[in-house]
Amino acid sequence: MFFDKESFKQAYLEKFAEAEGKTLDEGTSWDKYHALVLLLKEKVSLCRALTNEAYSREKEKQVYYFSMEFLIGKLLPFYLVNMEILNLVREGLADLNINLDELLAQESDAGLGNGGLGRLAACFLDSMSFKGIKGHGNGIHYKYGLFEQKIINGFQAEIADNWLKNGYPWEMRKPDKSVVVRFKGEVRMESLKGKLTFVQENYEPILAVPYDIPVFSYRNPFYINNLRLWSAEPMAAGLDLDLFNRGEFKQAQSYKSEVEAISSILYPEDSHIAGRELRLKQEYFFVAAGLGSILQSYKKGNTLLLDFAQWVAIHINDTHAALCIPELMRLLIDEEGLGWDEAWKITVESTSYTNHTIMPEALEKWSVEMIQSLLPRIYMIIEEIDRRFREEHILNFPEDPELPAFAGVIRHGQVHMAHLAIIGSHSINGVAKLHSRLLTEQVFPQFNRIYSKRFNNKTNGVSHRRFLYAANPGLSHLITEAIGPHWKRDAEELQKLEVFLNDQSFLEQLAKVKLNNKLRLIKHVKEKQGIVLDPSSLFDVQVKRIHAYKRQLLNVFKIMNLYNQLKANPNYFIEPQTFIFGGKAAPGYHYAKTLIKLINTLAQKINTDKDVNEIIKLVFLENFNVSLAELIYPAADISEQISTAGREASGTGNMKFMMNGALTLGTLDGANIEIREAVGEENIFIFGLKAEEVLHYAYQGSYKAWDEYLQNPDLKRILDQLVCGYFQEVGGEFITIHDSLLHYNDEFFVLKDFCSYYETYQKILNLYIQKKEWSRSTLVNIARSGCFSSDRTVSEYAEKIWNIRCR
Ligand code: 26V
Repeated sequence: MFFDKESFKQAYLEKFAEAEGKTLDEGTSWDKYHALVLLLKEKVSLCRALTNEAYSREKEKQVYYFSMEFLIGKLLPFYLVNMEILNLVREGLADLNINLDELLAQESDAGLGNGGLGRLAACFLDSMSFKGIKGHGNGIHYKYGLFEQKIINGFQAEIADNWLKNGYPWEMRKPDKSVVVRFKGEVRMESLKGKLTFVQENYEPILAVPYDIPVFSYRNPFYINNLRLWSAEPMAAGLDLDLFNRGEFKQAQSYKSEVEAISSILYPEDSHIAGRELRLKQEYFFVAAGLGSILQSYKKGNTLLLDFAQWVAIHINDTHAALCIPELMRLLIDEEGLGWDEAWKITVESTSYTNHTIMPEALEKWSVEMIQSLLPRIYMIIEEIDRRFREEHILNFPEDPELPAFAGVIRHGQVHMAHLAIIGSHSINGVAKLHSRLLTEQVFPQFNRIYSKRFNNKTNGVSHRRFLYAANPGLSHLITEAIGPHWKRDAEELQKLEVFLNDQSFLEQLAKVKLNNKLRLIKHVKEKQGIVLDPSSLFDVQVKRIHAYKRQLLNVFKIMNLYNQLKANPNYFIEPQTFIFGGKAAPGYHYAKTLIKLINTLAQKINTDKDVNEIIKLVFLENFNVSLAELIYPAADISEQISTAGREASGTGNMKFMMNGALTLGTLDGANIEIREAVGEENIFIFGLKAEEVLHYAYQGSYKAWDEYLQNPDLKRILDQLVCGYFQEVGGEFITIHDSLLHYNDEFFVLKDFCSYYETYQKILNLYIQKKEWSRSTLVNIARSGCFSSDRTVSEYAEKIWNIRCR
């Protein structure tokens, strides 16, 4: 890349002069950042040219990862670390009187995702590139990413995230690769030489223009993949010149805005389906654009269309991309002239589907009328898939006539996207063992009977290069000193750290790294929110989307109880503790927004109470995003993973905390179960109901939240405090929460799990004061986190789903 500092400086100065057309002194921080990105991109393009050559020399299967969300965060710091040129660049720039941190601050934190699902897609991009898989992302070039969160008077306020306002130098617009996507109109059938063909007429054409972002990984510039994000633009031909000529600019403008709306915003809900037409438009838009361009480039490669599945894998990241199935059928039948059976074989063999949630309100369904009017030809194909599925399975399962009705794609006027995805894919996976089991046993048992071989588990993973190596330089350095650098390539190597379990000096250094990371976070919190935190306190952290099933409320009740104990008993001794929350609530999710207000109200009360504020402190960190996450995980002692068992499909924050040496306080849910298997019961703190018990209560209807309230005086006091004027300045806001527990019988078993949660927390505090034992446990967590690298996950997808061997 660069041989030394001097050659970097020379290349940088040349690039700056060429790109910015001014002297360095005249340049703004943005100009300097811009020039640096252009320089790196140029280097990367050079490598890409070599890669493309390699592509054509040695033909390999390509994977296309279709996802509505890619939560990629900042690329510059990560790429500098991955190329191992961070220090060289920092020093070179310093020689030129430029502070690298100022440049890093210029880059937008690309928030093109809501949370776990979008971040997983971004981690997979890193690992696919690292593993030498030709794997590309296909998504939407949203004009506005996930909203920026401001806390005003304790409430969440949302501000549009105009991440492209200064431009985004990593991306390259490729107008010559545009694809036309067709909406609405009618389908005419005609017979051509005895063959029935389908012609869509009077449709509304929309131009999909791709923006490409290079993806490359650790010391591996030869495998440069592509994240292709599609932007919706009006077709020149579609812009009604008549309207312009007649002077009706307003109408012409409204056509333009309607088209551009498609790639304008990322929907900020991740918990329920609102069934909006614009969302359906987005789904078809990026699917049709992506598949259109894949087929175009496939056909250039002189490979038989019938061999498509041998060379191309289409992966659908949740049902948001399930329209890939009927769209690929449409392309193969209508555009390429294949018959149904040939097209279906290719479609099923090339497509695979990952499910990320079993929450019924998030399982996508679209009304028949909406699909029919927006995507008339696609609807015909879905109907035919449904008809054939029913026909085939009535014949195969005559003893169970209910089954096809239960399992069909179209039911009661709605199209069930998960059913479509299952019927049209050769592989269906969940994202942690428990989740995959629940999928087959509870959510889709009917499909498991028919296609049992298709269902499998692929436990999630995270990029250990981003969330450990790049995010935690102190720990990375310590690890590399101890076991050498190879762990960056092979996270399983972290196991070698276990030889230091009895090494007092190593354990002390580990504790020191944690302290420094706390100081780094404290500095940030002080600058951003003016709050001063105590570095010698235990950091107990819960950062993730705010959602009832994730039970931030349980954590709040723990803090309220501690506070109540401290107030009631001034001699009550506990270790100083800092409780940290962060996360966004969907703008329309009233309960979640009330929870944020509750956390902030409690924070205000505790932090201004002189009786306790030297011992406990509570802070809600504003605008949790990837960059903030990278400061938080390395500073945490306790990782709160406390969802109601059976509800969190996997979780990935749990893995990021673990690899940074935080101990998990969690339920037996999602990948917490696998974390427990990895670290052993003594290095994790598990509490609460198990998934089976939760299910049992649900079937029996035997849970009575009122009994918990009446039987536990601590809980009773806490619940009463929510509504009895204890938080004086607030007018009845928390009734919603109180009602969810007592009036609606506590759907997420907060009250039921409270005691065991609180007791387990006490056990953590006991371990925390035994500094050596605590550090050992921390080290076990780091050392055993290797299996949660997305390198492992992606290798499993490659070998078991995509049928690719990787390096
Ligand atoms: C659902 C919806 C439905 C309404 C429209 C907008 C929208 C956007 C996103 C979603 C996805 C919800 C599913 C999700 O994010 N699942 C999370 O996936 C993570 C990666 O597998 C996993 O670790 C989390 O446990 C799971 O909640």
